[in-house]
Amino acid sequence: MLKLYDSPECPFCQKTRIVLAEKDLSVDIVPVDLQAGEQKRPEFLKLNPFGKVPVLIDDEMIVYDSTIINEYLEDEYPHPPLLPPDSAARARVRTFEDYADNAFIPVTGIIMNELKKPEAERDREKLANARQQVQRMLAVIDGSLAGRSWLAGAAFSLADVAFAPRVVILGALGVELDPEWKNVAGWIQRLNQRASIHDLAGLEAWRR
Ligand SMILES: N[C@@H](CCC(=O)N[C@@H](CS)C(=O)NCC(=O)O)C(=O)O
Repeated sequence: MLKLYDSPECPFCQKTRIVLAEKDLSVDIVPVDLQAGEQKRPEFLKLNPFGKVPVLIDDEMIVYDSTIINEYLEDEYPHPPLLPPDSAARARVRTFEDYADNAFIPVTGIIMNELKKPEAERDREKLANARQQVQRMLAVIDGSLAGRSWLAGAAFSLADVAFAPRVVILGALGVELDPEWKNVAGWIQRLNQRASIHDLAGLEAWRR
């Protein structure tokens, strides 16, 4: 039985839950209260010395970091595949996942943190800058999607998974889509049609 140490709103936990759902794997979810600091308790640090969720337990195996967990799930449970067969396309997937983890998710996180504050306390300049940065990234993604249904090509992959948790709530984040980004608009629609993303827990407050 798989066990996932999880926090519902964490986009990295959401990445892993999308993969578990895509592969139709049952998982025992163990909620970790980040506000209460449960991730820094000695018993949790034995699982992940960095004190972060998600952590996956597969029998005796402990895996942490969403990217490594998702690759582990792909290796261990290869069907349906979420990585393309050839190395060039796999490198493309990993590059996009890295872009999502280190650029897209952090900037959308800035917007979410500001929006959680009462309106009068929000840093308007920070919010506007972050929204602009997201728009610049979306323009790049729109170009990358030209002639493709998904970031890696014809098949949904770990690259799409990495962006999904934040891309499907852009409306609630106040990020406007340029009407010229037809590829991005179609991609978001296709993402939302997948049950793994449509039913993803932790996004309720941001769904429109
Ligand atoms: N690179 C890690 C990042 C995980 C991460 O940042 N998790 C956050 C929640 S979204 C966390 O556990 N933060 C708690 C802390 O840093 O104390 C991954 O992909 O799994």
